[in-house]
Amino acid sequence: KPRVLSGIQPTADSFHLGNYLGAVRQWVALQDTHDAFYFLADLHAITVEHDPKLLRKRTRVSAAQLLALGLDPAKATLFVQSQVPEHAELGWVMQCLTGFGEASRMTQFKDKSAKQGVVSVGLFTYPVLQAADILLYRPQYVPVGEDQRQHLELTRDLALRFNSRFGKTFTPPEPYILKGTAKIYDLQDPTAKMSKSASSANGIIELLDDPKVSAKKIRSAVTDTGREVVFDPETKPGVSNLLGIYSALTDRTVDDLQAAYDGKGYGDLKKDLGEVVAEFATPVRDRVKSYLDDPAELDKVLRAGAERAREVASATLARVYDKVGFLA
Ligand code: AQP
Repeated sequence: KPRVLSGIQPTADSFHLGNYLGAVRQWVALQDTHDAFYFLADLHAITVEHDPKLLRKRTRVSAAQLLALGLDPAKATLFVQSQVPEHAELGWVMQCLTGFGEASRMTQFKDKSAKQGVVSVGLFTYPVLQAADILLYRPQYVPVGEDQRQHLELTRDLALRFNSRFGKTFTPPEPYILKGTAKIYDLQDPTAKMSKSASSANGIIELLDDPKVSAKKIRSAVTDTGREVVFDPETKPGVSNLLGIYSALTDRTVDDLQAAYDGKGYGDLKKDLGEVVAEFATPVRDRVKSYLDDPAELDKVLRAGAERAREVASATLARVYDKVGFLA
């Protein structure tokens, strides 16, 4: 089976619809056909100021959400990044291969650092650690949202650079980015991606929000001039985003939805989408609650995942250490 790997940061009390539709949904689908590794990126979570208690809580909530969304630890290896020390170790080697200018060109760093009071070196080298996260498992594909494309490009460059300096070790992984859900937009600013660190919580649909709150956010989503429900991201980014989310959650095509809303207005579309989101999120919330009722069991699943992940990670790291000239 071809291998896939991806990660998500435990930096919020809930995943948002962008995380789910852009990434996690593909993770669940791929676990049946691929040798899948998925992790909670807690090392990345401390690149910005954080509360230790909250991080621990969010790591468990994130794991519970992945399980509630359909990730099956019998099929996929689910683990916490900090429980596999090889991530940080390969991260160092990758830092020593990365040019300062090269790292400076990462647009996500520019965006994120602009929002921070104090900018850590860890935030700067984040994409380099991410390259190590990926290369440790030598996956063929990395299922992510569009915002990760540039980081994937860096990962590929570092893989090739390592090979040319030290001999063939890595195959550059391919991004696995689905058209249609690669970028879900903020409800209040439909030209920006839906993001945990958005300026307004009203722009984000959180999976664990009360469905009534989500429905209200959808009702007050920024829509466009005109009245027709038409998919046209250029001139109608707000409506197009709602149609994209609707289509993804119901598996109805955008064309089908356009036809169904012909002659109706934005209000109808928003009301129905509120119901679609509630129908999707309600059972997920219930399952998350029941996983969180037994944190000891959750921790056990994650520990077992980390053990499996280490088998692969330690073999790769041993090869890398040998190639760069460290003593065995
Ligand atoms: N809006 C989005 N549309 C599609 N995919 C998205 N992803 C994130 N936002 C969208 C994908 O979710 C996965 C996990 O990403 P992450 O843990 O790096 O989350 P993030 O980037 O921290 O999420 P945010 O909300 O964007 O947080 P901030 O504001 O902190 O940057 C990734 O595969 C990502 O592509």
